[in-house]
Amino acid sequence: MKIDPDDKNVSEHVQISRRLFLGSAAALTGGVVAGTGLATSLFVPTAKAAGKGEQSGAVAPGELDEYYGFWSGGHSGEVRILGLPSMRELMRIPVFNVDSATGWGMTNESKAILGDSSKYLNGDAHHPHMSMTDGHYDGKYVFINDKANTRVARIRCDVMKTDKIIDIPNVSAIHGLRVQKVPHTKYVFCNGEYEVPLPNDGRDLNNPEKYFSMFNVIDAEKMEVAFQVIVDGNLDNTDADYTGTYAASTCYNSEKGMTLPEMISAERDWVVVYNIPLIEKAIAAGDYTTIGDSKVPVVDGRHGSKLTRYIPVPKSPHGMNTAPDGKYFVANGKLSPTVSVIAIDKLDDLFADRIKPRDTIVAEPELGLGPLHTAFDGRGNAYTTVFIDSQIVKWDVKKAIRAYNGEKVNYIVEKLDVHYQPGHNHTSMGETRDADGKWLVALCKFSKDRFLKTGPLHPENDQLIDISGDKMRIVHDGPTYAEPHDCMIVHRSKVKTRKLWKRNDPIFAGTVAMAKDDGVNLETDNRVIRDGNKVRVYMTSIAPSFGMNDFTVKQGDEVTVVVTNLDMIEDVTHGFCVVNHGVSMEIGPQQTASVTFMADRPGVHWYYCHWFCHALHMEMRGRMLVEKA
Ligand code: RUQ
Ligand code: CUA
Repeated sequence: MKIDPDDKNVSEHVQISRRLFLGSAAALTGGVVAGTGLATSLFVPTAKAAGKGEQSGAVAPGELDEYYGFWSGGHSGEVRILGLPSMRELMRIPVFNVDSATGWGMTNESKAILGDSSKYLNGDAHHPHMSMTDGHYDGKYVFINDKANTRVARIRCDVMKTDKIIDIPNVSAIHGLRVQKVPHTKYVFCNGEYEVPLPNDGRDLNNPEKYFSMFNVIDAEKMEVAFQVIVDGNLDNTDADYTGTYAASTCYNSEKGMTLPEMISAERDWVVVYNIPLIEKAIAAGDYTTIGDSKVPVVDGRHGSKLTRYIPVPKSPHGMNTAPDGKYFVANGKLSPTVSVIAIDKLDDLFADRIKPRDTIVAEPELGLGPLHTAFDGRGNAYTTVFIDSQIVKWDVKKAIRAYNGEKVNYIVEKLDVHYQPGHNHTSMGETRDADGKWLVALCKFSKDRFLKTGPLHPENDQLIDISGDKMRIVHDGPTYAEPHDCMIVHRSKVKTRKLWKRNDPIFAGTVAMAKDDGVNLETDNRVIRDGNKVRVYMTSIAPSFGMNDFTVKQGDEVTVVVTNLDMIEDVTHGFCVVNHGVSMEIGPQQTASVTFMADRPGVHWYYCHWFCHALHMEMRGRMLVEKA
């Protein structure tokens, strides 16, 4: 999906005044307010840095943020967009959840995207990551995993909606997810965390030595699993390099334990490194199998394979992070106070068996208790969350390497208390070549005493930290609902969004095709089509009215209502909700959306617009008349 920046329907962080539209609409004409001629635009300056190391986190009312933050919503199943540095929540993108406002999980369009998995009402989203070209964010897609139901979703950044969701076969619980950075995001890499029999069809239930985890490689454009790699042990987090050759995953259960004491018994687990071009070659040569009903090529990447290498690291490692200079993979020790720094330029030698796995380790700095994730500022510093100590540890990567070589040098730059128990952290642009060293977000799992009490369940605390100066400085406490695992921070110049939907958008192409089959022109027609006991109701909407004041169906009909929003004004979204029928949906300007439900009770049932769109929004309603069977 290419977005044309010259298209006048693409936002350039210019404010088009909805207030003006509403003001003029208050003339209560009830008709179309012509075009965007009413809208004026003004550039709003970004929040200014107050000086080196003293960036202001404040963004005054009416000012725009400098960065987009994409936050995972954890077991809420969604993705959230925050503005940084204000930390204001700008939008929520329903992904693996069901959403009352937008109708995600209820509309026919969202159900088509959810596919078979629309039967699941929950999700557990962890790792949102934007597609890249040559190691720079390209503003096209955000990908995210669902640990709960073993799925991966793609969000289209031009409309900020989920456009693809796929089930990953043969594995259990997708956890770590990152994108290929170079030459571009051809692939999305993700880990199957839990070990299961292959195929998992009832065989080998109590035979853990026959359980496996797999590394999954998804074609980002097609959103199909391109191939899978069987590994020893399990898989946790992953990241990719800046050459397009290697990806690496942490494994915390090399023991293949089925109980906690078994899982943490070994002093070392490992990092698995995948050689992507070698795997592609093996598949092209037919050197793969398939599992069960799945047609996905599966290669064997267990110990002894030419396609992978296992680098032992201490102990039950968790996060995997690539330094923005492209030189290192950093595996975060979790049960070891250390992180292991792997030199990516030694991996060719490792795959050629010229060196031993541990020879790729160039530093193993001791940082504190419970290192989980590491972020980078592009100035040679790394920032590691230490969960148990509740700190961000800033350390100098070069000095850590010198210390590993025996020099007496202090690589710790600063330890900052955060509140409390941080999991992920993320720097502005820090997972790309453009790491700018301005902001760090620490995603703290516990907030304890930082906010007003909300009963036994507390919010988490996402803290914004100014890292532009010599000292780290917390500038904001951000309470968040369950459970942002991870986020990423993208400069606003990388993101271009549409103001209006395109009438030929693929998200509702299926509905447009259905209308065509019914001989209905969605932009002009308001018609009811009966097809046995299936009834399709096509209506338009222009603030403040639906194209139909009422329609009549029979008790027992399956009713599909298709609404096309003809408004041409940015920010004028309508809703469609039928009282006492459990359905509602969003219809953005120039969008078509549809929902199907049973007319199971005779009587008068009002439908109404639930998105405040006009001074006469309350009057934007109509009747569904259901005749007795
Ligand atoms: S994980 S707190 Cu799901 Cu990314 Cu590390
Ligand atoms: Cu349309 Cu409210």
